[in-house]
Amino acid sequence: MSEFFPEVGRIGYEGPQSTNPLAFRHYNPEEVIEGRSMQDWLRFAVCYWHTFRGDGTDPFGAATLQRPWDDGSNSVDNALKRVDVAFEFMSKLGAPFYCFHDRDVAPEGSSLAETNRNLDAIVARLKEAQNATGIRLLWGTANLFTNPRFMHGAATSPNADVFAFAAAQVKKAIEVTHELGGENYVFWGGREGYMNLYNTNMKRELDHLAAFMHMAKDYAKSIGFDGQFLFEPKPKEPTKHQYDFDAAACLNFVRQYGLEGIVKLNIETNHATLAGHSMMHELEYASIQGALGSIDANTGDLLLGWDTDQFPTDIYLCTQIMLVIMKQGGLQPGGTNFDAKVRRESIDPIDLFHAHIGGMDAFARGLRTAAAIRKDGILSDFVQQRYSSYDSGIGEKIENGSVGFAELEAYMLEKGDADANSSGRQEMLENLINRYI
Ligand code: XLS
Ligand code: NI
Ligand code: NI
Repeated sequence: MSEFFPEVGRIGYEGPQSTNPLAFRHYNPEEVIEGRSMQDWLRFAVCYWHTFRGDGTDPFGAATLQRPWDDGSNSVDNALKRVDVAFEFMSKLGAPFYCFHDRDVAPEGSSLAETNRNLDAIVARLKEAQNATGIRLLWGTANLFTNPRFMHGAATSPNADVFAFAAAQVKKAIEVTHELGGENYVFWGGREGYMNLYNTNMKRELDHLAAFMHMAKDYAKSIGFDGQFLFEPKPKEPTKHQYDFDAAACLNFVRQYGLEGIVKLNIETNHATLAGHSMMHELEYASIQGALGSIDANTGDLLLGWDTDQFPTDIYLCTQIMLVIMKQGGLQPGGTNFDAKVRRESIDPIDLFHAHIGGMDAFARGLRTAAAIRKDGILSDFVQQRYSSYDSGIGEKIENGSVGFAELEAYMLEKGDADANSSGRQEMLENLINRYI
């Protein structure tokens, strides 16, 4: 079999002193941290759309990333060849998982039936490649936003036929995800939102989205797919108002429409910052409600206002992410999907390796640093101590619900004033994090 990346061998761990740009300096898959291998903590996935379909197009410029293996056509043959490219890349990188949209892997035909046949042909090849390499599917999803039929949304389209088409497409996408042993299934809202309220019935759109999710749940159950469903929050782009704005909006929807325990969240850094949150905030908010399922690992550019989907290299960011993930005991069956693309000026196939190696090493450092901070214990002890007034006395009564306003008034009238506050010590704690980075 011919190689598509002949200049690259299997990427190995060489340790922090290595200067080899095609080696890991921090990601050592088998190394055990807090009783679990780095590979199992991180569960890295390569995303098919950016890595194997990204062509460098931007709103002002044409494709810059002409891949030597790509014949430029949208044919099934070209798509089959791309599977070989993808699995050679992922094997050499040592990524245990991948993720895809239905339309990333296989071309649309002239009818839904033809499109489904195309997808089946590619899925058969994906399955062979998975079996040959041991690489697994972290999650599948459906692209309900590129085709012009989805201009007004998919499940929230005012056109019932578009809702039906989206249902048929998601049915098939869940089937192929199941066929490939996918461990999760993602719903990113795509165009589920609106541009203008003058032409929008928000109530009906949200009700339709909920009906769609219940149908998806029922169908998955009927075919025995027990992968985790995940919503991926994003506040804007492509629509001005996305219904899945952030973790809070998604979880409100989940509760309002009876989807508790059915849908968790896939949190993406760039989406968090577009919503005006830090990634750590979004993760913590989801995690404390038992809803942090998986992450899309990338980063935005804070000087730009859109979803730049860059590879994460910031060790502070990765440390914060891993602090939350380790606190909840990991992400299984979720993982760390690199929803990130090389810049359109990074035109060589080898840049795909540099990008992923950098992201994996940054997360490995985040994992090590978070583990060291946890071992030290100062941070968790500090937080514990900061709330200790709730561990006994009046605080304990507040937490266990045995007092109300009247008792609290009597308590304070008797006492006269609250006990003095203590310092938040933010600067000391920031210094502590820096000590470990
Ligand atoms: C787009 C989203 C998308 C999802 C999968 O902004 O991040 O790529 O991850 O549909
Ligand atoms: Ni994104
Ligand atoms: Ni994403």
